[in-house]
Amino acid sequence: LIKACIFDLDGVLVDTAVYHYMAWKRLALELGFDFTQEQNEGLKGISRMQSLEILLAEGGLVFDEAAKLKLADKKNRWYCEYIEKMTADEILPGAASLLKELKSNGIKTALGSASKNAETILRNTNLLSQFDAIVDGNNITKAKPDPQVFLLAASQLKVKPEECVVFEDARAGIAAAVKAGMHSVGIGNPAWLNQADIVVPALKDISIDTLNNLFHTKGT
Ligand code: G16
Ligand code: MG
Repeated sequence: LIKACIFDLDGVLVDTAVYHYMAWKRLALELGFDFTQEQNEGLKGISRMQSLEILLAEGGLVFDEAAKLKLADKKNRWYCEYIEKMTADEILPGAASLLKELKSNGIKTALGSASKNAETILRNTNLLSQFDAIVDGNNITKAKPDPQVFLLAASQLKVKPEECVVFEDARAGIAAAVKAGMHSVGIGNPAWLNQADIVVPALKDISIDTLNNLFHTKGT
C-alpha cells in the first residue's frame, strides 16, 4: 500500500539544470576552457563538489582542496543569483497538480534532493507548502545512488520504504530508490532509467489513478 511520494527536485519538479549549466559554464570559461551542454548532462543529480571534480577533470586542471572550495563557492553564488529570479511559471508540467491531487487523497509528500539550495527554489516557485517533509543536500552525508536521502524522507514521514514511490530523472536517483526498497517512477528516457518500475516523459503523464493501478495506493 502506497502512503507517500518522494520527489527529486531538479529535472522532476523544476528545470534548474539550465541554471547549474550557466554557472558551471561561466566557471569553466573563467578557468580557460569550454563546457558543453552535453558534458553538463553528467552533472545531473550529482553533488556540488562531485560536479566540480568532473568539470575540472574535463578541463584537465588540478587544484588543492582550499582552492576547490573557493571555486565551488563562486559557482554557487552565480547559481543563487539565477535561481533568485525563479517563479512558479518554471514548475514543470503536471507537478503542481499532482502534488495537490496527492494531498487531497491523503498521500504524504516529501522532497528528496541533492541540492543545498532546495528550499530557496521551492519558496520562489511557491511549492514549499506542498511538502510534509523536505530532505536535501543540507541533511545528508551520502549522495545518490546511496539511499540515505530517501530513507531519511520516509522516516520523517513515518512511513516504511515499501510504502513510498520515488520520482526521479537521474540514473543515480533511481538506483538510490531501488536500494532504499522503494517503488520508483523514472522521468525521462526509458533506456537510461531502466531500473525504474515505470518511466514516463513528465509528471503530467502521472495521475493518482496511474499510481493506484501500478502500486495500489488504495487498500484492497
Ligand atoms: C541537484 C542537481 C545537481 C546539483 C545538485 C547539488 O540535484 O541535479 O546538478 O549538482 O542538486 O545542487 P547545489 O549545488 O544547489 O547544492 P537533484 O537531486 O535535485 O536532482
Ligand atoms: Mg534530478
